[in-house]
Amino acid sequence: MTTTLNKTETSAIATQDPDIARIMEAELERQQNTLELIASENHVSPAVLEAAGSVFTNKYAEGYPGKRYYGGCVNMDAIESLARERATQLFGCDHVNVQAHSGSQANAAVYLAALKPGDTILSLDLAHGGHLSHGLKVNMSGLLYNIVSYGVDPKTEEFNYAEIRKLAQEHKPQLIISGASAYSRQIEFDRFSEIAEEVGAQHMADIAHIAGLVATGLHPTPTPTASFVTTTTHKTLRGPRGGMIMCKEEWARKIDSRIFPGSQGGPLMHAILAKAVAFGEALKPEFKTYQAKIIENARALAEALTSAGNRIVSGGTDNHLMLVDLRPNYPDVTGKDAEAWLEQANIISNKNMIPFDERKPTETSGLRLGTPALTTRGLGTGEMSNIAKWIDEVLRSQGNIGEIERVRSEVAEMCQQFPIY
Ligand code: DSN
Repeated sequence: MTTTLNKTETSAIATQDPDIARIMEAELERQQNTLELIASENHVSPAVLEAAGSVFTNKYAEGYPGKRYYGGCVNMDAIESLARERATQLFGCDHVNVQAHSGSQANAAVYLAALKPGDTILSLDLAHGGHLSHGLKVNMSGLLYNIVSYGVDPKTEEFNYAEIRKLAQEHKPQLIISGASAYSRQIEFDRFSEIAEEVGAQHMADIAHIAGLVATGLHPTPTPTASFVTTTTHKTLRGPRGGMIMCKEEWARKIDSRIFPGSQGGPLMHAILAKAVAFGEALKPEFKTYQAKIIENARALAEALTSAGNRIVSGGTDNHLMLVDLRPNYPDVTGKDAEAWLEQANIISNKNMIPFDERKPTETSGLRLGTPALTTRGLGTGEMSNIAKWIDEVLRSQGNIGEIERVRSEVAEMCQQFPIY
């Protein structure tokens, strides 16, 4: 049985459920006909898609390879072992757990392993590019633990490691989290590990956004020094939606037990199969070329936007994403407006707080843009210049319908030239 990229004319769904088939077809068309600039999204390979839609979805496999609570797990054991071997090779870690359903689940399992309720976590403020699972008040992290936040430096908009050290010495956290969802500069993971060691804390690096860059050596890796490294598998890593935890050997048993039975039941074996396929792809030399192009495209996009008068937070990017400060060029345009107008032009992005933003999280003064998905479909630096020009034209026009229509037709031409499947 093969997956058909949701092309419904040949699918079982088309035959039995036309309502669903229509929506699937519409989504395939939407992805084909829009430029995806959401920094955390990607288009997976046909092989990953096939794995995610395979018969592995039928199986319960609570436990771990060789120690399951159900019969019939021979192929589950084979695939989970292979996923672990490939992940270990890719990231050079001691131990890996590939069962986490998501990045947030991976983070939660680390907290359950390393902390007691009421312990202190030092992590990046969500409003400065952090993640909700790193301590948002209404997330389990914020509900169960005492959260102390660090931000970026007001001048450089980059991490100030001396300040982070000061906060760590003052608050004596049990866990220090590095990693971000909207930070465009290299993260010095070894400095976070040093600070953690100085104050007797564990260091958890959440590399969800930059996992592909880390796996290919294009961003420094935290695995030699951090106690825990968590990630999602679907962003720059270009695998299926899911999570994963890497850790030092001494934490291996505890981490595994905090995933199952600590916080999850049966693993999603079709997702683990698809993770194994994606890790296999990431181990190939061409994956490094692809990751290098993601960075090259991000730089080209940031430079073209800057040439059009825009301000990029921190002055540029070292990775796959950037935050555009909308205020200098388009003072009355919020991130919310920008996201909506660009979507009408088939350019997909997301509003985002910029550091020290005076607007609300539902409005924002920033727009987050990333290049993993565009790079996957073959776009290069020439296309980045065009995309920067279109973004600028739509925003300067204040969402003028005629201008949006014109850009939309140019976007359509580009999308036709670069099919996603
Ligand atoms: N929601 C993801 C992002 O867009 O960055 C983080 O999990």
